[in-house]
Amino acid sequence: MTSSTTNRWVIGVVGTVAATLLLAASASQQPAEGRSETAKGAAQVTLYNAEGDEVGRAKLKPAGGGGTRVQARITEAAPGFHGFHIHAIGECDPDAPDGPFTTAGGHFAPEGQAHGDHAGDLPSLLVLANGTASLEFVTDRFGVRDLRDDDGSAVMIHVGRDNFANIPERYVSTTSGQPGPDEATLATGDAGARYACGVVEGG
Ligand SMILES: [Cu+2]
Ligand SMILES: [Zn+2]
Repeated sequence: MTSSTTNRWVIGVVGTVAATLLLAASASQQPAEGRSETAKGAAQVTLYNAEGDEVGRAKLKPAGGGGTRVQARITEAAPGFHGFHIHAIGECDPDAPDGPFTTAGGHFAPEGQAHGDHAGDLPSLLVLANGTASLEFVTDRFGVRDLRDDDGSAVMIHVGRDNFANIPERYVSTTSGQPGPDEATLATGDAGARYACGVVEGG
C-alpha cells in the first residue's frame, strides 16, 4: 500500500464515520422537534374583529425559564403599527355596551404595574400594505399557565399605535395638568379602540 492509498482509505473511513454520526444525530433530533411542536402547555388564540370575521391566529408555547414564545399571523388589518396586548379577561364580546371587546378588561398585569411594564404588554404588530402581519417573540413576563387564571385571558389588537407610556416630561396632559404620561396613558398606552380579540384557549 502506498502512502497515498492509505490516506484515501483513512479519509474514506473517517468520512463514513462522520456521515453515520450525522445521521444518528439528525435521527435523534427529529423526535425531539416533533415533541416540541405538540408541546404540552401550548395555547391557541383565534382573533375575530367586531363583525365576527376571523382576522388572525396566535400560538403561545412555553419557552423555558418560565417564559412564553408567541407566534402571531394576522391576515386582515389596516396597514401600520397596532397596539398588541394580553388582556386580563378571556371574554371577547363585540357588542359590549362600552365598546367592542371591553369585556376583556385592561392589560394582563397580575402585579399592577403601569403600562410598558404590564406582564401583558407585547411588541407592536406591524401590518404590511397587504393587510397581513407576522410577529414572533419571546416574553419572560408570564408563562402560558399564568393566562389560565379564573377569568382567563385574551389577546387584543388595537386600532391605533401603542406609545408604551413613553411621554416625555415636556408634554403636559390637559386632563391631569401634570407633565408626562397621565392616568389613561399609564393604563393603556393610548392604542385606542379594540380592533380584534381572541380568547386564550388550552395551555
Ligand atoms: Cu390592549
Ligand atoms: Zn399595558
